[in-house]
Amino acid sequence: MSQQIVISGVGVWHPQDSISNQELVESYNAYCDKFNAQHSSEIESGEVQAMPHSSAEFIEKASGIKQRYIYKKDGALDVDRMKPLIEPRADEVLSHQAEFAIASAKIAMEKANKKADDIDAVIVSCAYTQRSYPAIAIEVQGALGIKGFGFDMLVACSAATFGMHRAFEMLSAGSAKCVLVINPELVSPQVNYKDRDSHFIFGDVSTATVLERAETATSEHVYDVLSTKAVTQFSNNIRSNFGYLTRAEDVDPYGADKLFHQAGRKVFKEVCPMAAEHISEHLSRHDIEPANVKRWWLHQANINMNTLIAKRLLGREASREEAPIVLDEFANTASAGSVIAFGKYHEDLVSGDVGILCSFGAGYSIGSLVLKKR
Ligand code: CO8
Repeated sequence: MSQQIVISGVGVWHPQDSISNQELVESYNAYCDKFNAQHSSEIESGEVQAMPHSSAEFIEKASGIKQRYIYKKDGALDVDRMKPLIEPRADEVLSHQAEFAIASAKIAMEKANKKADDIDAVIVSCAYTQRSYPAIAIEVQGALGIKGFGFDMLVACSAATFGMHRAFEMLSAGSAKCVLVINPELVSPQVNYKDRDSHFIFGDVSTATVLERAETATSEHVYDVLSTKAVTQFSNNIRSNFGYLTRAEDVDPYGADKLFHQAGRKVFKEVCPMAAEHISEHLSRHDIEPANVKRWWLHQANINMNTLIAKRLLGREASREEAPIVLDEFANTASAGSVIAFGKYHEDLVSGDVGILCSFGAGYSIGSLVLKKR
């Protein structure tokens, strides 16, 4: 019996609402002006620092981001609120994040030619889950009518690749026969829209993949997973302190340090060489030269990072066809970026073509899969 594990379907779903850089900057700058006017005397005496304006030109140049999708636009641009307005739901109603997850799961299942009965494990893997328990994966499993088991896992930027790694191992071990890995990156509630350094970075999206053994795969575009590789190294340079302990700590549970924050420049400098080395080692395991990689489905945090990493590996700039960019439309979508790139740009490859799917970021964490089209 063949033990080859494959990806047989991928789904990408995004909400309808979007925010352009211009809209985002207008709202942020209006918030700034209001803050500065309200604190004019403290600013004059030096007790409080004036908030500087943001700029749409800076955002596009520094990151490559032009817009982002957002689950609920209402509230996020309101200078008196500066966070999305999401209505609470009763326990009996499907949760926001499960709804998000299901939208992409259905697409991936359809692409993979799978019904609920064919699947026996669900992994929801993302940067945040909206509650601790019951697991979002189990709610999704129940709503889709999937038997077997499900669990959630959190690995920030590498949640999607690490989730696929777990699926690969479960399938190799025989503890599951078909695994649905979902990345419902509903991150906008954790974005600090009052922070100039990070207000532009993130967007909401959900991605999903179906992994199974080659012998059961029937879809049109099937990719052998040649191997997986993961590495983590602790860093405080990307952090969110939001968590259940804040209730007992007598601190503001929604303070700035509880939301996403980072030392972006340090991240850029430290993660790029780590990611390039990781990819190079992973490819060399299969005696594959970077020049022979047909497609680079890279993490989508910053266009300049991707350019640099591809240049280190190829010795020249990669074309958009070789290393697709989706962050101009989607922004950074935490762990989902490389899966969006894969979802949108994999059907044109031909049998025998090799590609690498790689995430990098918070943790630090780097995860990759070397894929070969069947
Ligand atoms: N508008 C205008 N000017 C600005 C702005 C702004 N919005 N922001 C900063 N500036 C100014 C700065 O003040 C600075 O001015 P000066 O030179 O006078 O000091 C100048 O612009 C340059 O600032 P930076 O050096 O900070 O700018 P960079 O060129 O480094 O660009 C980036 C900033 C875009 C953040 C860049 O550093 C970057 O992308 N770094 C990599 C970050 C990264 O990959 N992070 C990983 C993110 S984590 C993740 O992917 C998942 C986490 C979990 C999900 C969380 C969801 C909420």
